[in-house]
Amino acid sequence: MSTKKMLTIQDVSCFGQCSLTVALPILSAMGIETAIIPSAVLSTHTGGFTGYTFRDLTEDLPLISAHWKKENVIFDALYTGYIGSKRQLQYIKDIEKQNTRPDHLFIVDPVMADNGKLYYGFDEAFAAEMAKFVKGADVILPNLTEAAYLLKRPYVGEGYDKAFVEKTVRDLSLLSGGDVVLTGVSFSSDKLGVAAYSKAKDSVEYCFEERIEGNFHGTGDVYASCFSGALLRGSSLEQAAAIAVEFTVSAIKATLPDRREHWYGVEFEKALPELIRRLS
Ligand code: PXL
Repeated sequence: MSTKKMLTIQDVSCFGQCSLTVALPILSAMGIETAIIPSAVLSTHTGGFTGYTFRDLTEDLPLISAHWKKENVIFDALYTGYIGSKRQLQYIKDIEKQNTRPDHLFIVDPVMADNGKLYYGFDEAFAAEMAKFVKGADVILPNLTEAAYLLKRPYVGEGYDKAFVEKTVRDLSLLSGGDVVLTGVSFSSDKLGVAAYSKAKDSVEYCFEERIEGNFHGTGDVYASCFSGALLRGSSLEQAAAIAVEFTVSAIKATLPDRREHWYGVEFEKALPELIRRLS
């Protein structure tokens, strides 16, 4: 069987360990042939640096897609992360039609917000477009803040219960039409993880690991990349959700000794050998 091909569209944050600089190495290590379209090029990510550059690549998207169509470049899966502009969302729908197999996997990480707030550069209008964009996705991977924006509901960051989480994932599934992995879910101070909702089974499965105090930038991208790789390799939704939780926690733990100087991301490289061993 030939190697599965995934296209991932997200930004290049040249320094800072998020988006494509984590997706590419993780997916490659998982044995996925990975092609990229950078949605934008930034000198760093926007979470803690100031004065970063931002080059929007919106108009390159249709050109790359048209060239690939001529060259018969076709992908088994499309995974999207941080998107640089509203117009890109329409272009990506065109790419999905033009450059993927009919039975492709479409995974959307609706990157736009965390901890109750939109990231710098995003607004309510983008969130409304993202809520339309997720329709047709096989799996979406919002955190609790992104879920609130997608559903146009107030953000609830703590004190929620299982009934709240299970209504949220079911409502998100009604919006997207597919499966949902809600990240950053916690019912107790010592555990943190995800709720994976399978539409076919109408069931919610939780994957928790020990909570490590602090905010770790880029872990959403580490999680979504590992999840996408595992799903494309043939893991079930629940298995992929669990593999990605374990990998993300290993990456966070590997960073702890260097936390002060490595505040901008996690040292996921140190967790890759264990991931590869687990997959083989
Ligand atoms: O990790 C999400 C992300 C991706 N890309 C850029 C970001 C962020 C989050 O802040 O700033 C540029």
